[in-house]
Amino acid sequence: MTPPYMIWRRHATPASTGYARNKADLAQFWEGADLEIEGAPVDSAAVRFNIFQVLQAAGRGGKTSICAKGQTGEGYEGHYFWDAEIFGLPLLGHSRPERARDMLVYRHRSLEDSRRHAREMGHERGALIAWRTISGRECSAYFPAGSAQYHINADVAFAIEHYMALTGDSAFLHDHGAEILFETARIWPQIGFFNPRKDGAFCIHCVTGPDEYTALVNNNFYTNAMARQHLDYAYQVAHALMADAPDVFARIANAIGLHEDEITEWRRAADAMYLPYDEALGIHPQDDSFLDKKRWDISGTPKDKFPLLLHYHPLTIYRHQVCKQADTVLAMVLLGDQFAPADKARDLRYYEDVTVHDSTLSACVFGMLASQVGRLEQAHEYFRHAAFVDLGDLHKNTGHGLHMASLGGSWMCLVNGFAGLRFVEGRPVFSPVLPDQWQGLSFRIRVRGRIILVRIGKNRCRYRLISGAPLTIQHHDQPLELKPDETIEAATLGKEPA
Ligand code: IFM
Repeated sequence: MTPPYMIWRRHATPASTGYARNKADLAQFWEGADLEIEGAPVDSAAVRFNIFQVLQAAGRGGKTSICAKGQTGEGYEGHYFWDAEIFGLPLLGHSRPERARDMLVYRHRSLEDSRRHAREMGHERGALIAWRTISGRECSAYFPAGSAQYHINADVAFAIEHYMALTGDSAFLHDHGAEILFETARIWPQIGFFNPRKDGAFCIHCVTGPDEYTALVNNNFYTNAMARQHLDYAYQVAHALMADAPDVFARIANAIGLHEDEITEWRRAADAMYLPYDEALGIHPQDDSFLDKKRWDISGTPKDKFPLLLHYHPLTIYRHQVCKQADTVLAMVLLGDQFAPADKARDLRYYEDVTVHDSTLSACVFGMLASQVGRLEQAHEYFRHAAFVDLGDLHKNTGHGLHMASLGGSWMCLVNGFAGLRFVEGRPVFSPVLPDQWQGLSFRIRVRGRIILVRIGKNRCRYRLISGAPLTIQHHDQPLELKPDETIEAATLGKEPA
C-alpha cells in the first residue's frame, strides 16, 4: 500500500510550477496594463504599484470580490462595497477581463441574499445589493450611511454595462448579467414615483448618495442619474434578448416572474427621471435640500478636526452643506457624455468649495473631471493625491489597510481622466490631454480581445494595435481605423478650460 506521504507527493504541485503559473499570469496582466508617465518616474512607479495591488486583491472564480482594503489590513473587516465595481473593476476589465467577470459572477451568486435583503427592506420583488458584505448578506450597522445607499444597485448595473462594452461577452449576459440587471432594476419603481408636484417627474426619495456627509435625502442627483442609466440599459437588454435570444429571456423572466409591463414601466421611469438643476447657479444640486443648508466653514475648521466624522455627531454634519466625497461630480464623470462641458465645469467649481475629501474615494474623481474640463493643473494635483494616498499615508490610516478605490482611481485618472477614454455606443473614444509636468503618458489597455497602446505626447498622440483584429476607435470626433502593426497619429488638443 502507498504510504500517505507518497500520495501527497504524487498530487502536490511543486513550488516551481506554482511560480511559473504566477509568473505567466502576471506577464499576461502587464502585457495589457503596462504604463509609463514620461518625465515623472516616481508617479509611474506609484501607479504601477497601485494597480498591482488591485490585481492582487481581486477575487478568483466568482466567489469573492475586492474588499475595500484588499487583503492588506483589517479596516472595514474585509467587506466589499460599491468601491469594487466603480473603482476596481475598470482596471481589471481593461487588463484581466476574466477577473472583472468573476467579480460580477460573485454578485450573481449572491442574488438570493440580495433578494432577501430587498424583502427585509419592504420590497415585494427584485434584489437590493447589500451595501457592505462578504457572503452577500447586509452587514451595515448604521443604515443612513449603509443600506440607504441604494445607488449600489445602479453601480453594479453600470459595471455590467461597462464590462459588456469592453468584452461583448454575451454568454455572461445570458447566464448572469441580465438576471442581475433585471432583479436590481425592479427596485427603482418600488422606491420612486411619478410626482405630480414636479410635473409627473420620476422622483426617488429618502436615499443616501455616495456622499456620506449628507444622508436620507430626496432626489440625490447621482442616484437618480445612475438609476436612469440602469433602467434604460435593463430595458434595452430585455428587448434585445426578446428579439435575439427569446429562450434566454423566457428562462430568466419565468425564473423571476418578470412581466412585460414592468419593463415598460422601466422605460417610463427612465424617461421621466427627475434630475435636480438650479437655474440661478447653473449647477446640479446634490439633492432637493442641499443648497438650502448652511455651508460648513471648512477653512475655519481646525486641521485636527478632520476627518469630520471622527469629531462631530452625524446630525451636526447632516445639517450642513458639506461633502465627504465626490457625489454629483462622480455622476458627471461616469455619465460624462450626458452633460455639457460648461455644466461639468460649473459643477466641479461648486463642489470643490464644499467638499472636504475625508474619503479617499474623492480625489481621483475630482481629478478625472478636472482633466475633462481642461483644468490640468488641478487634475495633476488630484491625481497625485490619489496615487500617493497609501505610499505617502496621506490619510494617516494606511496601517488599517490600503485603499483599493483610490489605487484603482489613480489608474482611472490616467486612462479616463487625462486620456479621456469612455465608450460611446460601444466604441472607445479618447479625448487626450497632458499636464505640463509630464513629457508624455503611455499605457496599454485591452478592449474586445485586442491590446491597444496609447501614447499621449505634448503635441501628438499615437495609437497602435498591439494584437487582435482591426478596430475603429475615436480620437475626439475623428474615427480612426486601427490595423495590426500600424501606428496612427493625431494632434493632442490642448483644451481651454470650459
Ligand atoms: O464605500 C466607501 C464609502 O463610499 C466611503 N466610506 C468608505 C467605504 C469603503 O471604502
